[in-house]
Amino acid sequence: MQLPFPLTEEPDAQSEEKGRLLFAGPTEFVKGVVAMSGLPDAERIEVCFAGRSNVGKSSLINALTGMKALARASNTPGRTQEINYFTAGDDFYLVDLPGYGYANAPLPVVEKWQRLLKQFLQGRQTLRRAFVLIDARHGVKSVDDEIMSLLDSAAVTFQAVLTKADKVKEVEREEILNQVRGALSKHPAAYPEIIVTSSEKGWGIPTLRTVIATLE
Ligand SMILES: Nc1nc2c(ncn2[C@@H]2O[C@H](COP(=O)(O)OP(=O)(O)OP(=O)(O)O)[C@@H](O)[C@H]2O)c(=O)[nH]1
Ligand SMILES: [Mg+2]
Repeated sequence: MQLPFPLTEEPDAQSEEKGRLLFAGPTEFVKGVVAMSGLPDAERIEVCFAGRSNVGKSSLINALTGMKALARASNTPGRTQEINYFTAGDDFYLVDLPGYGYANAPLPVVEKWQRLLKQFLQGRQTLRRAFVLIDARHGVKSVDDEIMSLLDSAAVTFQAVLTKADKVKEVEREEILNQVRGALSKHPAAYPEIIVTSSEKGWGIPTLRTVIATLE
């Protein structure tokens, strides 16, 4: 029996090259946005990276673009506090989002980001796909589930990306993957494949590049 939500297959050489090329050119930081009114003109396809605080969103953007300190990554959860826009090639924006589920900042501050995050996920016309990042050690938590429901209701296709795969043994990873599959099966907006990554080791990065480059 075919398991639901298989891993995205590694790309063939030709598609992989398309992914490589998209990220081979210079990536530019466009702006950090703190309110919907500050979003750049909707003139490019957008993909965003959402996930709990500290799951590895900024690190994944760094790994994709091969630029080490582009999207600030840090040990301090809650570091990304704005919606950060980066270019990829001539046609794409990569959008680094503030993490959700981080309680250890002043409540009004957290509430402000969370409101902005939700407005963005529900209301951005050019958002083609949301990557929802899940820590390979922890699986889908209830806050992830909430964001997935929000994406369902906004009809934004989202794809689960397992992060920090280097931190778990294969057996553990398979258990977590099955937990993730169970959670995804309740969400109509879930794209039917999962990508396993490690920004640290470069695992899954060419695959994710190709997935983005071949979005139509
Ligand atoms: N081992 C390992 N560590 C990682 C990986 N990706 C990220 N990290 C570490 O996890 C921590 C958080 O990474 P970030 O990329 O800042 O996480 P984030 O999701 O952007 O966090 P916020 O902006 O706070 O929401 C950093 O210490 C990273 O070095 C990975 O693939 N493997
Ligand atoms: Mg970040």
